[in-house]
Amino acid sequence: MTRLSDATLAATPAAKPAYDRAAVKTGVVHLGIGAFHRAHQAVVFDDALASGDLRWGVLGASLRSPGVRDQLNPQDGLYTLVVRDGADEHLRVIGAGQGVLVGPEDPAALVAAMAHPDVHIVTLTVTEKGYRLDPATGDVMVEDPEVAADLADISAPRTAPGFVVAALRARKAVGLAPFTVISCDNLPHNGARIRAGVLEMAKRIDPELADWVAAEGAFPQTMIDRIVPATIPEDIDKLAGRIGVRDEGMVKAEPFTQWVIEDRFAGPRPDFAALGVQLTDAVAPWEDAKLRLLNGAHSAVSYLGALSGHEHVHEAVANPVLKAFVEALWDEAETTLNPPPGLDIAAYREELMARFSNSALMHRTRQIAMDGSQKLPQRLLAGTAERLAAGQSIEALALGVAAWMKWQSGVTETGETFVVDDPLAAKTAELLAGADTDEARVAALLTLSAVFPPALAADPAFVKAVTAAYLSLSTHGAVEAARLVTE
Ligand code: CS2
Repeated sequence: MTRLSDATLAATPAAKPAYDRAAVKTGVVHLGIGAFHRAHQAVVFDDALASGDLRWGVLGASLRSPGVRDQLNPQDGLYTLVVRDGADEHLRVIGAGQGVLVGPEDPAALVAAMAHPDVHIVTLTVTEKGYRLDPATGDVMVEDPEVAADLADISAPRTAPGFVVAALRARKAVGLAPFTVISCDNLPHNGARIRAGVLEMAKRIDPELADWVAAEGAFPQTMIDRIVPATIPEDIDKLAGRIGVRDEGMVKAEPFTQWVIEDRFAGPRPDFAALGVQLTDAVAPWEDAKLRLLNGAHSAVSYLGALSGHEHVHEAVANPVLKAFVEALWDEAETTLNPPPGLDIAAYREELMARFSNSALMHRTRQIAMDGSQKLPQRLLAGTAERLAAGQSIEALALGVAAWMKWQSGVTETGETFVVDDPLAAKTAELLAGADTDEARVAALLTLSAVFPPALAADPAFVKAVTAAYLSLSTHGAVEAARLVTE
């Protein structure tokens, strides 16, 4: 079947770019062009283009495999955003994409593209682990072989911070201003973290470069939110049936979308406020609310749900016990928040539950379960530590943490084995193999200082609560353990 492209665009019944694509300049380079970027930031840049500001085309880059390049380049960068809400489906072709480069195939070409004078913004969605920062301390992992390779030869970078450093160095060399770096991953203080990582790498390569980036660069903090489950082959087949051409680059998402950006830029930017993006001086309260309520519940209910055979999030929250557990988790997490003006926590919780219940998304609990070692600190552990410091109970949070620990064993409650998809999987497997009781398993996993801050791991109230939760999971299974927490 013919592919979606500029030539076949007229055939699709979807909403289409209503601007002259040929006149668009590349003002943005995006590192890590997965589904989330295509359903979130790219839509905002597409709106900017549609408003008549043609500076904001997006060159995508994959830092690992050519998969997305092979989806999008044969389609002239076009793809369909399928917004699903229950039985409703809205189709829109996004035209902001200016093609995709594959970093490992030609790192110098990507650095040159980032150093182009028209580029003013570099956005990133490289997942938590892509920053090469220690999740607990936030320091660049200089012992990581790819970071070490970048430090030894920055002319052919391999890591996301390495590409940013190399491109900023190239811009400085020709007298260009730095671009603004916007991390769009669910990391706490994402802007400050990538800034620290980039400065640390730059300092080791050229201290003057580090000083220049520190003085002239901008790394605004952001909170980004939209549920974008991975596309599956059936989604592509179904869309082809509807639009008459094949779109290998399609993405599916919920209607909700939110982007809060710290108002700090190194140069030009689209009129974000006019495009529905919230600009503020204080992103942290938005970020904490989102990470601890949405993502905290997502992770906890995914481990409990996946262990007990709930394949999708909407199925997990359709189970009244797991739904009540999510509410109990929120009761605990919300006391640690300092809600930003304009955020009504009760209404937000209600909206989140409705979003989790969207049955058209088919969001797999196993997708969310991935990379838990990178997610736990900001989603569950930060709030836990604050509640313990305030002398408050942590039963629901502890069950979320214990469910992550159970997941590391690679076997569900029905005995199905699976491969733990986590950068620390080999380490957790080794720790578990050396322990022969549940108490010892918990104690072993708590020694992972990249996940558990040592002070928390040594807190007897924390150890006690997580151990009790883990034992409850072993004895009763995930759903009953959740019920006991909500009693
Ligand atoms: C999810 C997030 O996969 C996950 O870990 O919790 O991707 C979540 O869907 C987004 O952060 C929603 O904005």
